[in-house]
Amino acid sequence: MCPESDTIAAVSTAAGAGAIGIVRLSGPEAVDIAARAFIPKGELDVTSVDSHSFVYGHVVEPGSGRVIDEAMLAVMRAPRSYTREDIVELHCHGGPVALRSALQLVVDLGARIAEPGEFTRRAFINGRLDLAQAEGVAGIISARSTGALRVSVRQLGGGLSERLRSVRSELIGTLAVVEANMDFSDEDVEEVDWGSTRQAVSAQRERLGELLATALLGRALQHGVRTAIVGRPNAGKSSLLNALVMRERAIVSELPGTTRDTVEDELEIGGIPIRLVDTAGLRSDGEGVERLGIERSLAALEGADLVLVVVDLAATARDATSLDASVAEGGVPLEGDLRLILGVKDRPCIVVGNKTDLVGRESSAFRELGDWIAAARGVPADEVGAPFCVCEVSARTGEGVAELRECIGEVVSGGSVEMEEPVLVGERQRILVAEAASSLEEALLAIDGSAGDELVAEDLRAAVGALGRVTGEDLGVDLLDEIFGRFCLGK
Ligand SMILES: Nc1nc2c(ncn2[C@@H]2O[C@H](COP(=O)(O)OP(=O)(O)OP(=O)(O)O)[C@@H](O)[C@H]2O)c(=O)[nH]1
Ligand SMILES: [Mg+2]
Repeated sequence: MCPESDTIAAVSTAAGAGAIGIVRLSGPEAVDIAARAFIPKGELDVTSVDSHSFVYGHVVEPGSGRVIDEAMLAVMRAPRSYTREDIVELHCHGGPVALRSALQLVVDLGARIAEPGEFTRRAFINGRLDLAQAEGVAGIISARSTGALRVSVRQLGGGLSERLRSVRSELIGTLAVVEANMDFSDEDVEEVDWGSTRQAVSAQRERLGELLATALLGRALQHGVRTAIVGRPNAGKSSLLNALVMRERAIVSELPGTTRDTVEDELEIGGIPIRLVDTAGLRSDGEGVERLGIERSLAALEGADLVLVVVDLAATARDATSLDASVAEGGVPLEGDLRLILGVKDRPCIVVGNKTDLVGRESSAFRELGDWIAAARGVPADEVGAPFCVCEVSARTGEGVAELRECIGEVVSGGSVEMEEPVLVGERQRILVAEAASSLEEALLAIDGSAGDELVAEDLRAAVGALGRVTGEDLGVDLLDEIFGRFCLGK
């Protein structure tokens, strides 16, 4: 890929009015164009301004001498710039008209309006960033939570790229041995030691597996975790929403059926954005508006990444079919609640026993609910399937709410994933790493079945190729268009 020959320009700050707005130029003509559009105060010559310095002056139309704005000019000369080309920034006042006029002026003087993401694309083409790092830049810009920001900043710093390159270079080493054996099999080359080759491939497969396990967290960081709060009418779902977001977001009343429509709010737990969706109480005999609400809450359940099932412990006690008794008898406690809990089959689920202030915390059977559900699902407790846990709270007094938060954080982050480690963010990365991992599995099968070096080499090459596409060592132009097209203008 050769360096670009034209000079691009864009307004690099957000649309709308602001204190400062920046018109940015990048390319071989950047300094010359700026020198014609900007008159510095004093005797300075813009073309000989030191790199990384800031100059005060005015943006002026050369023909008419009309002053467009008062501004500061910053010059960053190649290669010490974001794109590794000459970059000039005009820091104008942040009004949309002033910025549009300044941009029009530099375009009239020979710059071309940049495509979305074109500055970062140049940074990639000129070798300043690899593709995963460029995606880190996009992630920083779009981050909606402190966790998303942290992961993206690490990605820009090269954490993920480093990990992927290390796996890739190990695999290239292994591939080289296998290929040497293929090419020179009739000459005096040592036979492949399949035992150690297998071990090497399997070790890299494991490292990719660890990365893949972070994809859920990556998705959560990017899009937020959609969390549905469901349960029977009056269980305290809206009270729980309010307790979690620490404000009176949803209406609470002692009347069953208070919440008719879904109510949403967002909070952050451990740096992960959590989108809470409070729903109408689920019961089968709802009429009219309430029935509609219930249909909506069933839909919220469908689209949820995590489900909180709220159970009213006081009602349990009142019904005198206390969990202790019914669990002891092997009966089915709280028919409705359990049907609901068991209905959330394929998704992480937290059962929240509410109103501990009314019943005390002695209902130990509640804590055994997890085991009971495992038994009902017909699996051992540690294999319930989707992550699953049980919490006791009082939405009224706030008791246990902090623990519930922790529990949500743990379920969402997979418990052990450290955000300081590289995290796969975005479908493109996840699909490619999964592709590489499955090629390595094929390679292991080929080795185990003594399928021959040709087949093993082919699988290893496929894995190396897929990993190369994550960082951009191995890419087509179409893919670049797609990736950088997703950036905002001026980045
Ligand atoms: N004592 C006590 N009362 C609670 C607690 N949580 C909720 N309540 C009360 O239970 C009643 C129902 O609470 P809501 O939060 O409206 O219940 P809901 O599940 O949203 O009810 P619907 O929207 O009707 O389905 C209200 O009177 C609350 O004050 C709690 O932890 N302790
Ligand atoms: Mg409600």
